[in-house]
Amino acid sequence: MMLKLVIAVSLFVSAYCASIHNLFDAFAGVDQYMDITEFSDFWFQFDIDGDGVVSKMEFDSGWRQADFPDKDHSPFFFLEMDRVPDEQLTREDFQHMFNIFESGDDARLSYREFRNTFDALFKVD
Ligand SMILES: [Ca+2]
Ligand SMILES: [Ca+2]
Ligand SMILES: [Ca+2]
Repeated sequence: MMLKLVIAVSLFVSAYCASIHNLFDAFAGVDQYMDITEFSDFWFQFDIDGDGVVSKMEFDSGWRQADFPDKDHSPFFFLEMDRVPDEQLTREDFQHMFNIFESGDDARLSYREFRNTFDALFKVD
């Protein structure tokens, strides 16, 4: 019984990691690092109508579609991302977010950097 539970949980965790990792790889490209453009494109995948702005509604449905964690809290995560506060996400917000995600001053994001900040920012506490 306990073993079943452990297997179920670890399957769930690995599926969750795979989704974010796969997405990261898809946008990072062959060098496996994200620059600011690739990082912005990652978030612009939520820009369904392609107007260069990720609205609250687009963010919410994008978060669900990408199967990111804590879906009920995506409105809070939106606020977390809206660094130039105007109720919409644009390149300016992504530039600020990139600086938060990025460390090592090499102007590029490894998966580890990405994941550490992602998990720290987008969690419910
Ligand atoms: Ca849009
Ligand atoms: Ca904004
Ligand atoms: Ca870096």
